[in-house]
Amino acid sequence: MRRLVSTLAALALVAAAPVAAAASASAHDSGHDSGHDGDHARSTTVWVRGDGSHVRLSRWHVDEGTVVFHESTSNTGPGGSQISLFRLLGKATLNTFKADLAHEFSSNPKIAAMGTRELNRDVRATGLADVQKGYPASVRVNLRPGTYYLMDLGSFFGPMGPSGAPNPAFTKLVVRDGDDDGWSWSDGSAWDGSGWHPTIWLTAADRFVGPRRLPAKGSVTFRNIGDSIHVAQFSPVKKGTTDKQIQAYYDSGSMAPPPFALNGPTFGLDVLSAGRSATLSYDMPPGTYVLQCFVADAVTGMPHAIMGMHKVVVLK
Ligand SMILES: [Cu+2]
Repeated sequence: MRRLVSTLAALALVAAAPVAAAASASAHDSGHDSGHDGDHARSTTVWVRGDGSHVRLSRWHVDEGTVVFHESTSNTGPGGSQISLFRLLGKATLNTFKADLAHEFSSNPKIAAMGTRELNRDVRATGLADVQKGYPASVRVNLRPGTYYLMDLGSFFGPMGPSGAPNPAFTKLVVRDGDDDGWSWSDGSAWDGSGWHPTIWLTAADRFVGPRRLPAKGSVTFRNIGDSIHVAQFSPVKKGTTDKQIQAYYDSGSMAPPPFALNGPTFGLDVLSAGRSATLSYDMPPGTYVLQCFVADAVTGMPHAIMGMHKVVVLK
């Protein structure tokens, strides 16, 4: 029981603050995307617009290689847009995937754990981003040829966390075979055309490993070197908050809002499969944030954050 209470608290933390911030931010919706990535000649740009439940793309096919997705949302709700980009593996179909997803969001930890194992087996996901209205973000990934799908679960995350089973609409993106090896040169590098930037590793111990200080406006590369899917969601917290305090809060099983939570926009990288990397570019208010993963543990079904996958960082 305590687990469930803590799960709800964890989800409340991610959904707690943003309503007011999202509303006040919508005023400068259009001026926010600086398009700073100074793309390499060989990267392809795709504009992605979510409304909380559907994804619209500026193009339906791209060549293999580096693709930069500029993502924004029209959803003023606290969930904004939470857009995933994935391809199906093995015998998985979209229906299989929907079933996996329903398991992942089950309130029964055993079923949630199964959902994570199924998603690890059935899909390879590379972001995209979790954004709120007024705070677009970009995700740079390397894509190999194949059929990909996008979905937006933003509306699924209400003020009280996820509600029921998700029933996402899918948007297809085809990645075509290019005639050169354009994709191979950039995957090992954190160079994105505008400079070097920090890397955060998502490890097999279900931890975030990397620098404590990150840019408030800039890029972070996430590398999943673990064996499970993860997400990396930033939520604002009070200055001076420690990971010890966050863990103590989760361990307490408290239903009260986290005492360290702050009002402000959240953002982050959506689902990243094991072995994948993605670079997230953003322009957010400076301050202290906690980076957290809410994927259900593949064994216990508990959200990784409660098991310790949180990291306090300062955006400057
Ligand atoms: Cu995780």
